[in-house]
Amino acid sequence: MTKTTNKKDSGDVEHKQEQKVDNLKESHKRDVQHKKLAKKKENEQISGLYAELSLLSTNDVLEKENDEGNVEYKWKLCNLTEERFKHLVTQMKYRLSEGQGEAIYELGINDEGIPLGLSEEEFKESYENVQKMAKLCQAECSIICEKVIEDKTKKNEPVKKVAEILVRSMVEGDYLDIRIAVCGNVDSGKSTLVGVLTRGKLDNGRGLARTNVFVHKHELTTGRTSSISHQILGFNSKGEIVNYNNSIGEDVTWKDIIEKSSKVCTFLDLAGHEKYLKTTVFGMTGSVPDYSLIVIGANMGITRMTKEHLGLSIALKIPIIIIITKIDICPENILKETIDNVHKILKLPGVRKLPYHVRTDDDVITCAKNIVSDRIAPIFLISCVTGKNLSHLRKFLNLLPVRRDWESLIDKPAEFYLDQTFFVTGVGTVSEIFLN
Ligand SMILES: Nc1nc2c(ncn2[C@@H]2O[C@H](COP(=O)(O)OP(=O)(O)OP(=O)(O)O)[C@@H](O)[C@H]2O)c(=O)[nH]1
Ligand SMILES: [Mg+2]
Repeated sequence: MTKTTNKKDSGDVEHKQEQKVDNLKESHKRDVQHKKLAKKKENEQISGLYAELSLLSTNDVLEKENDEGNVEYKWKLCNLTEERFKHLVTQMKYRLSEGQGEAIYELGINDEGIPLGLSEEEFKESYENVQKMAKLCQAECSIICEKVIEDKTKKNEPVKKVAEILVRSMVEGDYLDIRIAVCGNVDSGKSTLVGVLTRGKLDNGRGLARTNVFVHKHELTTGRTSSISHQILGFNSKGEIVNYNNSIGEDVTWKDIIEKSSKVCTFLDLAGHEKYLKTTVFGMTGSVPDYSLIVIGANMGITRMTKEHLGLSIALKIPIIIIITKIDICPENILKETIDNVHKILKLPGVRKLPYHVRTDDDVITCAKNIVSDRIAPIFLISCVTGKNLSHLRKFLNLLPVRRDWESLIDKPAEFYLDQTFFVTGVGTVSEIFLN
């Protein structure tokens, strides 16, 4: 009797164990399915984002031309009558006003966004006409991208090309102002990047470039930023940097930069150390930046402070640009890990940005055109010591669009932010105020 009960008991235990295993298998299966579904959803979201970005399509067919905004498609501008030319000038003025002094002309592309292309002669005449139109609008043009259209079915036909042209106003004493907050972990290379961009001289990896941007003496000795340093980078109407044009090798003054520039990027070099977080938060809120450069040391990766600064930018709805720096001293496997982690954090539900690795000039243009939508997060991999990929970053800064429509704010109530105060001997207290 005891034996039979024991047998029954062991049978029950076995049955229970089998059930447990089955349950475990079932829950594992559910987990896998759930993960697959989440991955599928994430992929759909990302591909949805890709579809929204006009230039990212593989066949290079653009979205249909928009009547609003600062982008104009023009297939051919040849044999223009006087009346048509006048109309084109008025249209350019409108596009320039839409971009607050900047417009982009897509030559060789029809209104539907199809790249029909132009022969060499047609392109020459069309570009000359754009230049003439720009002159009448007090603007200047520069070609930012040229491409040859390949049609494999027509082998013997002469090559056709399309081009992207930047038209920028050059009204004396007037310039486009873009404010960029530079944030990221302590020692990630923020001040160095600002120093290299604004002075045009590379760093030595031991703190040379940052000495140009420090405000206080103690920052020079510790190498640590503790305040908000303002530095400017000026571009003329042709898109050339005016900061470096000094034949004597001396630093160009702010007055010179402002006088020669059509567009000025003001960098707010913020502090990365946790103990200065309050100052950094003040910099990001009080200075009302248009964009946020999040600097990440390639070998350091994403840290708590990086997440704080990223979260702050997202909460303030400031479009972000990721800079992974110090790639010259980072082993390949660590760099890959950092890039993977950046991609992961950007795709998180609360962030939901499309990571876009900038490798070519085309990527630069795509990112610059789409950054205002705040859906894309360009990623630049740079070195301030070797200068690798800095040219892409400079080109991107030149093309960064103005985010704020100041004209529309004219009738709205004004807000003042007290940025800084100085005491000038013999003059008294001087304050820097930002009017929003
Ligand atoms: N090898 C190498 N070193 C770099 C690069 N960029 C910066 N550094 C070095 O990294 C160190 C830290 O740079 P900083 O510019 O002071 O860093 P930071 O982010 O401004 O630091 P905090 O202001 O304290 O938050 C300096 O010694 C720089 O020379 C780079 O691209 N390559
Ligand atoms: Mg610094």
